[in-house]
Amino acid sequence: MSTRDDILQMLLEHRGETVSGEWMSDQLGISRAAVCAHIRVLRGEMEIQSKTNGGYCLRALPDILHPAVYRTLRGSGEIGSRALFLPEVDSTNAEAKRRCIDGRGAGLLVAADTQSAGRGRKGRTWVSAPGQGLWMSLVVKPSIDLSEVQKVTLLTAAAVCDALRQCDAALPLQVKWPNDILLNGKKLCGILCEMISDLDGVHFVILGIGINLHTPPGGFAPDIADKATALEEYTACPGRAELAAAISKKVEEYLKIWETGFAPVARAYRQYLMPAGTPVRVMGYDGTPREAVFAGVDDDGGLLVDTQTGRERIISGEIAVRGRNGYV
Ligand code: BTX
Repeated sequence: MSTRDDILQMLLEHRGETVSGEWMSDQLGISRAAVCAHIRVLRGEMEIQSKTNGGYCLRALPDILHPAVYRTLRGSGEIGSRALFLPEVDSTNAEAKRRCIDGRGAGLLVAADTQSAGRGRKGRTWVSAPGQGLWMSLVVKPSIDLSEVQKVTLLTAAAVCDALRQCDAALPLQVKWPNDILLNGKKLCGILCEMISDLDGVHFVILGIGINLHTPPGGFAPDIADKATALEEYTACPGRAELAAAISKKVEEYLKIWETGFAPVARAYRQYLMPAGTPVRVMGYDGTPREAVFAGVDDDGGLLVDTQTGRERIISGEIAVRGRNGYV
């Protein structure tokens, strides 16, 4: 970390409070003038107030993918320990995959201001307007069998919901099994987990996360306007670096927990699920819809639904729930 990062860290650790310039210069063994010079540079990127007693106060974090803010808030840990912030990329998942080719991808975070070919499941498009959301991918290397890969999506959803709740504990989030996070029945976040595997097993899993933070100027594109929502419509948005750091930490925490069993992760995921008894439409992988009633998610991440022929356990596929404007 550079001296400027150290100053930023002190301000971040005392966010909203006044930090004395003299104290910082003592801590870092540099002159007051040097502290002032670093603060001047930091002010180009974020709002730091000067106080009459010679102190500084960082009030709000910048809503940019700021590497030093990310590094400082992420702290130590493996997941997201290497971060790549790009102004534009085709897809952060695609970029993360490209960077796994030499076998050294574990722990990498790729985030971008915009994606020109953001992707959803089954070749669908994920709209990723510049600066309007957090478009990120984390590379993890869990010691799991191929049959368990679908659980990673659930783990990611629980981690993202927890991180969003840290920003606003009252946020009415709901997870739509397996991979969507809804706010008031509209899609706030999509998750696309992809893996790099071969006959020897799973080498990497890439957790692709797209969160709409702001409504694009002029609104969402017509094809998603009735089903998409943005965090700012409900609460004050965190900075993107702050949110990315919180998600990385949560993913790491849940991966650790999973080492001794998936049930606690499933429990964390379940707290965000829709109530049992909610009518849903189940789409098999061939896309054929069937009406069913949501009954829960078991400790292994399997979806339980009641259909005309009895209870079924589904491990892959999708469901749709009725939102404010039809099925989402
Ligand atoms: P999904 O297949 O469940 O959802 C895709 C569908 O969601 C689209 O067909 C469209 O109807 C709708 N949609 C598209 N863009 C948005 C949006 N911004 N907000 C709400 N609804 C939208 C969900 O797939 C998985 C998405 C993962 C996106 C992340 S972003 C970072 C990473 N990189 C990448 O290319 N994908 C992931």
